[in-house]
Amino acid sequence: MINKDHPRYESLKLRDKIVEAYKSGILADAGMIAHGRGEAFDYLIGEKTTQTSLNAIESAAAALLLANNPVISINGNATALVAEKIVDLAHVLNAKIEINLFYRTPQRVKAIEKILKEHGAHEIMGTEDNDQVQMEDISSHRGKVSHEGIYKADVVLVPLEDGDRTEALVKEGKFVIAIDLNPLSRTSKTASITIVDNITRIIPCLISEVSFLKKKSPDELKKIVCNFNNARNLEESLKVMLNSIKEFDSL
Ligand code: PTJ
Repeated sequence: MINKDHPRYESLKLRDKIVEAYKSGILADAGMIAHGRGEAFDYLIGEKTTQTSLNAIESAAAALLLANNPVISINGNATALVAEKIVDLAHVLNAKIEINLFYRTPQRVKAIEKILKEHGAHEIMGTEDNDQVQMEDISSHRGKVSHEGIYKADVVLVPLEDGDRTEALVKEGKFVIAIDLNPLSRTSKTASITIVDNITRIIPCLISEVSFLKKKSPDELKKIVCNFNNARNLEESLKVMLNSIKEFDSL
């Protein structure tokens, strides 16, 4: 039990969730390492949502609202940290949820499906092997996608991803929104929009932004998406990180 007055309470609470998810078979072993890497980058952005991240969230919300067939891809880490919020996001967007794992095992798929259903998810893609199509250029399990889900999607939200699939999805002509605290990763550089922030802060913010932008016309939404430049936004995120190091240097 972590005391609420502990200065690192929020961070320790997330670690607890990660450890619990590992024990219950949701998280891949490597999911713990991935979380640690994320923590380091989160530290550098001050563990808060920056204006740069807000700009990316606004564009991501607009792109998701413009989509004809949006799909939210979910893995072990996303389930461990924000399963309930992902289900809420899928509801406000009328989007599909697809379980897509790098370290795929039938046991992990079942465990993740159970959690999502407990939080109210109706239709979950990627649970049946006979519905899967192999995408070109990816040899890992991530290359297997649901025919009615990611395969047919025009916009795909990919949290905590490895670079291969983002590249392949973009090559297939899909609009890819990545969530990655590391602005230097292949995923971040390849995605159409990358949100450099913690998934735990992003998803609630994305839900609010989608609800707000729902009132806008398609033309206004298109303008928001067109005005976004992923490379420039990544550069801004890196600047935030470098500035926090410089501030420390001048202490
Ligand atoms: O559940 P599986 O089998 O699909 O496996 C998931 C992991 C995350 C293990 C797998 O996709 C993987 O190995 O990913 P990587 O290559 O380690 O990339 C994960 C990225 O997510 C890293 O760049 C981290 O900085 C970033 N990250 C970690 N925690 C968070 C995060 N980004 C946003 N929010 C976080 N909480």
